[in-house]
Amino acid sequence: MPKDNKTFYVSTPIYFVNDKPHIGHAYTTVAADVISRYKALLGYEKFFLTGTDEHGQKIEESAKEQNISPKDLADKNMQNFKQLWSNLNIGNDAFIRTTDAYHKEAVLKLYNIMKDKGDVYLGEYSGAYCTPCESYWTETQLIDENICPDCGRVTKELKEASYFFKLSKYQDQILEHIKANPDFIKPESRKNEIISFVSEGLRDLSISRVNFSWGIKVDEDSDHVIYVWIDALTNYLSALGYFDKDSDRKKFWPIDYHVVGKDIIRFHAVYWPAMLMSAGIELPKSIFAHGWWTVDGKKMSKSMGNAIDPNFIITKFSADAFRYFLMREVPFGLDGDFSYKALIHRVNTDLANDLGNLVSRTLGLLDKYFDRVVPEYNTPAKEDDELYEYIISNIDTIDKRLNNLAFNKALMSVWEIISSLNKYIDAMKPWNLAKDESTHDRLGSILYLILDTIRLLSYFIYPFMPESSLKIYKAVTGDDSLESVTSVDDLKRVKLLKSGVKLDEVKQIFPRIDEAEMLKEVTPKVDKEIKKDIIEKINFTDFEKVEIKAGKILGAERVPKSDKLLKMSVDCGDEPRIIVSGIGKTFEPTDLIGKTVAVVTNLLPAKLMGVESNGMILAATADDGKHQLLELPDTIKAGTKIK
Ligand code: ME8
Repeated sequence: MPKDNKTFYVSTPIYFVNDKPHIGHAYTTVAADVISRYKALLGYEKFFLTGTDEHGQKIEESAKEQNISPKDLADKNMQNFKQLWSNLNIGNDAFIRTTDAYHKEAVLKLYNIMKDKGDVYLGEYSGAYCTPCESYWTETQLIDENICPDCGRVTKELKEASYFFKLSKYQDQILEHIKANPDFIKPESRKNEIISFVSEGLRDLSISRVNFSWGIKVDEDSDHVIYVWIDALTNYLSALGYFDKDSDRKKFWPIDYHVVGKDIIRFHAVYWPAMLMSAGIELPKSIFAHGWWTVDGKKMSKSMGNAIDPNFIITKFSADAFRYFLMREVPFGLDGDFSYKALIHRVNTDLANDLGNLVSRTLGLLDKYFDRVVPEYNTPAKEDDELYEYIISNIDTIDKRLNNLAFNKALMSVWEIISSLNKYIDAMKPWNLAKDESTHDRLGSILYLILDTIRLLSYFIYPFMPESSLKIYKAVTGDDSLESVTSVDDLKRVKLLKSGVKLDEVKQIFPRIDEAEMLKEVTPKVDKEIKKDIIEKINFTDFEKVEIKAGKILGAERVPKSDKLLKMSVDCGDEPRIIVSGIGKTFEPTDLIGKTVAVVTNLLPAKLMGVESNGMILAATADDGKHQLLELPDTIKAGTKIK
């Protein structure tokens, strides 16, 4: 049944409760909030869903480490998400938890529908399993035979009974659907990635686990827990009461947008559609995978200790400033980098200088020349018509950009209007008109036009910065809430501002931030967090890239004109190689000959004082600056790998 085109449904992923919310989680949720607020503004009945993913082995293990039950862990940690969404002014309509009874029922219902369709069978899984990712991997997917392609950890061989979903059966249908529905996967780069993943061939999906118990048990076989992703993906239906006869939320399906990070596109664009196809349920209209945030150029992670708490950012700046930054800084779909410097820059330039200044200079003029009473628009001029036309012609572009989740482009268009208004004020020179009583009406019309346009802009600012938008709207109209509209065309209606209204005095809406002061306040926090673990964690694959071997020093001499450098000939199992090392203040060349030491053998050659070095001898430096070699006993032959 085609859904009522005045409903709108958007979701975020449901977040795992074993992690604290960070900028990445905030990003997805703000993006979903922006589009949902925009649709609500246009009179859509909207349903915005977020929540927490609370089952699975990872949660079971985290709980065990903390000596509490998995449910207690979930109860505790899901509050962090709820609290952040409240601090960020997120207007979600429901918050689903996968431990909710109605969700569990829906998962079993969907599972049984797929089973009754003949798409679920009991088999045996044998192969590589990554416990942290709770995923099985095929030989071709593994890196270096046993490394998980997602997290880089070593997988283990498992052989166990498992229920399988006939994913392979849906391969062609999925490809056809992607090709026939250009908006199904966005952006284009992700679509191509999924097309090639599916085209390479889909294998049936293992959808139950027997090696832990924290999850939804398969009805007729309680040794099996339903795979956490089958459980989690179903949330998008269970929150609607999709399988309940009487639920009136069913009207929201099919969903308009699943907003997800690029890390989980495969689950949403392949597994989920196949499950829905099996159950005969209409597919989502669009899945949008956004990019990845780093912090100061580094991957965010618990082990790095650099996952900045978004609540801290909100207290130092404001929810609106943070929301604006996230949406403006990076094109939705591409990767981005968070830094306090960039955030401060956005606040000072876009918010304080451009928007804030436009509002405050206009209200300042109104205060000075009209005692804060909104004037009449009674002396039209060609420049005004041109400006209005320009603004109106941009509204469809902004609308289209918002509907395509091109948030930063939508904001760029809004800011172009702001800048045209600032230019209009400069060109009209209201302060000159004020000098002459005969141009008083014209001055009033100019101020009216600016106030009226700011009123209009409040609508487009609202989805991004709801609190500030309402402040601005009130500042220029005197009203507490945006007058309701039902279409984009309504937003093109201008000169709606009521004349004669006495406006309140308004404090600066976006105060400038003193960059140096703010950086002082926030940087110690970043430093402290990063210092916990300054070295970036690497996975096993990264480590394996470094070849370390036992090397026997055959000869050594000083590098001319250097008191530090020694040139050595070292046998690392192949041809003796020349290695230059800065240990000459600790050792005489003769001390070294005959020693077997640890050598990094696959470094690119480097020239030191004109001598090419082909490797690095490992040594530790004591507090007094003396070097200690990592010596090996004679029983270790030159060329032996060190692992
Ligand atoms: O994957 N940059 O949950 P999760 C941008 N429970 N976004 C980021 C990010 C980053 N550095 N890090 C995380 C799960 N995200 C599953 C989802 S849905 C049926 C089940 C965001 O807690 C991004 O939206 O690991 C990503 O997809 C999501 O957090 C993953 O959250």
